[in-house]
Amino acid sequence: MHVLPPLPYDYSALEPYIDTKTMEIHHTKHHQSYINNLNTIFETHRELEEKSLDELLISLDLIAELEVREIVKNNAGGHWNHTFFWGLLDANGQKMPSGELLMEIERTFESFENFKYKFKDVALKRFGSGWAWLVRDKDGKIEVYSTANQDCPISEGKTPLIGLDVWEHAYYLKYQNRRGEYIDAFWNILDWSKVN
Ligand code: MN3
Repeated sequence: MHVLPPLPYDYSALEPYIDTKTMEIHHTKHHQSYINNLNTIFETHRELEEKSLDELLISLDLIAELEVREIVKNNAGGHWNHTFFWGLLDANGQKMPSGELLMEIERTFESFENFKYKFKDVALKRFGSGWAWLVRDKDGKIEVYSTANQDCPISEGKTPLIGLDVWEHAYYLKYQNRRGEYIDAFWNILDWSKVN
């Protein structure tokens, strides 16, 4: 059985970039519901409960029943993605990557500004609900891409370095339809020391 991990900061800690109400609903309702759904499927599929979240997501193919696989993908993914996302945020964190990672970003995307531009582009183009990511792929290269719904990059053999929730529930109260402003605000609360 999984339980909702407490946030490492107050619901108001990311103001004004993400408002208190959004953080509270996002954590206690949305994130909690992925955990509840996962626990519910464990009741009828005990063999799944023995596996860690990572094991479930890395080997979704091992779940033969398609309906169950879909439930696990969405809800184990939802739990993983949100836990990862909360852990990246800090309004007083490091605002720039440094060292090896900065050099790698500059090599791959030409400049840090260009990386942010690319990330925003990918996040804006994700139609409907999903996530924007900076990941390290199987060959060790970094890349920016997005996933639909709660699909988690580890299911595709990629290791997330940064993830941004672009579901409307993540920003609608404050930004309404202005996803771009929410993406811009993200750079003020992403703590690069956590990414490093
Ligand atoms: Mn969310």
